[in-house]
This record gives sequence, structure tokens and C-alpha cells, in this order.
Amino acid sequence: MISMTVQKILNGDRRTAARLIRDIDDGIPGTREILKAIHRHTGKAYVIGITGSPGVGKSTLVDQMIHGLRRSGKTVGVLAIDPTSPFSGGAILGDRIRMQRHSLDDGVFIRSLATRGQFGGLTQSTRSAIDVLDAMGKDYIIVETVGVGQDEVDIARSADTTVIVVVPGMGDHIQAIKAGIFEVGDIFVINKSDRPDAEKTLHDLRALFDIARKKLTGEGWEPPILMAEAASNRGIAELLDEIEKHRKSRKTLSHETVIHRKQAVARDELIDMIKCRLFQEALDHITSSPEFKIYLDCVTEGTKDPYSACDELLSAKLCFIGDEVNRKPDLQEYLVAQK
Ligand SMILES: Nc1nc2c(ncn2[C@@H]2O[C@H](COP(=O)(O)OP(=O)(O)OP(=O)(O)O)[C@@H](O)[C@H]2O)c(=O)[nH]1
Ligand SMILES: [Mg+2]
Repeated sequence: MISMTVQKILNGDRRTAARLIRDIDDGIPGTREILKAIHRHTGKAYVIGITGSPGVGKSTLVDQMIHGLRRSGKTVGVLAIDPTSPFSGGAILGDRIRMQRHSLDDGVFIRSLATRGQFGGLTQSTRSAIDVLDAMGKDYIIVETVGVGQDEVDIARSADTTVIVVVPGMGDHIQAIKAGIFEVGDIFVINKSDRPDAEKTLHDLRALFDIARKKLTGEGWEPPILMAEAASNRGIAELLDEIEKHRKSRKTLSHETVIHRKQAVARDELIDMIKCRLFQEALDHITSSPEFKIYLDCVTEGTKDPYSACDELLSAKLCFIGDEVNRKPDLQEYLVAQK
């Protein structure tokens, strides 16, 4: 069963891939085995992250990028990460509509991820979905995220090239964009440059860069600032060129830098995965125990405060948490005595 699914993914079967990505998004446990099996078929795709505040034109830009990449014969996978779900069906709908002209093209596969993950696993589910598109054989994978939180910074960090999109007239907003996002930006695009103040935004961004230059030029790549008008396909060819340049510049990095980066990405990924598993399994372990029920009753009846209940449950069920004082050797006995 697993091997059939894996084979279908490797053959680029869209329905199987769509189902798997949906299951990843829903946190279905069975996906783990499939992901394990496809992982060794990944690592060939080039991952481009596109991030920026809501409405700056990311999806319009991605749509044009798909068009450009397809013209040069490349296959493209797109993941649109919906920031606020499950309530904002609108964003997903908007993304889909804006990229709809590619829906009949076999070389393009577009999916959305909506769930922030019950256990904070958006970054992880995004990585897994990237693996699926990679295993399908897509040459480029574009990940659209709304640059607001730590998840987006983490996702951007695992992309090969990260493009930050801003629009004119954002002034203070540019300053307010999380510093973290700025640090992970490899290319900056001022979209909607048909609007007034585009030049001023360019000026502001350059000034901001001068301050942060040390950080930004740490590895010999100076992030360019491009002007674009995604809605009328202006500046897209230049953006794709810069992405290629950045890709080439990565190839000239020293062996140590490459290993160092790979290790940093692998470390983030592994820690994230451990975090999710720990949280999920520890919580299940505690909440399914008879002690949990007893403590819950005590808290409900008011015979125990929730703070102590939490401390004692953690010490008892996860022996490595909590101090000696709180650790009760025989919880059952203790609880009976308390009642
Ligand atoms: N004037 C102008 N409008 C644009 C340009 N590019 C995109 N837009 C418009 O900006 C609006 C938002 O575009 P989207 O591509 O959906 O923006 P987004 O960043 O993907 O939005 P979210 O995914 O909701 O965060 C749409 O109405 C686009 O037509 C541009 O270059 N100039
Ligand atoms: Mg969008």
C-alpha cells in the first residue's frame, strides 16, 4: 500500500499527491511512513520562498513566475501557505483564482496548506509538502507565505532563495517587518511600482540596507532590490534572472559554508520534528492516564488548584520534569489519601 502510494508520487500522480498533502495538512499519522519512503527521492528541486505582508501581490507575482518558468520548460510546484486559517478561506480562494490559468497545465501543481498544525507544526507540514512536490519531480517549488510570524521566518530559512515582497507607501511598515524576515531575504521586490512613491520606497529600503549591510552581505551575496509590476508582468524576467544568479552564487560557496548551512537547516528540521512529537506524545500519555481523570475531578471539585495539579501530573507522568519536592513516589496512594 505504502509502496504503491510512493510509486504514484514518484510518477507525478497529481491525485495521490493532492491527497497526501491534504493528509499532511490534517496531521494524519499514517503520512509519516510515506514521507520516510519518499525522502530519499528528494533534494533535486530548487525551493523559492515568496513572502511579504497580505495583499502585496505575492500570488500575482507567483503566477507570472510560473508563466516565465514554464516558458523555459521547467516544471513548477506551488505551495500557498494560508496564514490565518481555518477562518480565511478567502486567501486560498484568491490564490487559486490568481493562478488558475495554470490549472490545466500538467507541468504545474498548486496546493494550499491551511492548518497551522494543532501542535505548531506549520513549518513541518510545509517541509513535508515540499518533499512531496520534490519527489514528484518538480524542477522549482515556490512557497508563498505571509511574512508575519516565526513560522514564516523558519519556512523562509529552509528555502534556497527567499524573495521578500514589499509595496510602495509602506514606509513605517517596512521598518516594522520583522527583522528576522529581513535577514532571510535574498532578493527584495518592490511590487506595484506603478503606484506613487515607488522611488521613495526604493530609497527607504536602501537606507535600511545600509544599516543592516554587515548582516546582509555576510556571505558575499548582496541582496538586490528590484522593481516590479506583477499585474502587468513587469520585472518578472529580472526577478527570475536574479534567482538564477543567486542559485549560481550558492554554488560558489565554500564546502564548509555549505556543510554549515545544511547542518543548520537539518538541525532546525530535526528539533522541530522532535518538538512536535514530544508535545503530541507527552500530552497523549498524560491525558489518557487514569491519574489525569482523578486530578481533573479534584480541580473541578475545587479540592486541588490547577497549578499544583499540573506540577504533580507532570512530575508523576514525565519523570524528567519537575523537582524532587513535587515528585510523589506513589501517585495513586497519594491521591487516595488526599480525597
Ligand atoms: N496596482 C497594482 N496592483 C497589483 C500589482 N500586482 C498585484 N496587484 C493587485 O494586488 C491585489 C492583491 O494581489 P495578490 O497577488 O492576491 O496579493 P497576495 O500578496 O498574494 O495576497 P495574500 O495572499 O492575500 O496575502 C490584487 O488585486 C492584484 O491584482 C501591481 O503590480 N500593481
Ligand atoms: Mg496570495
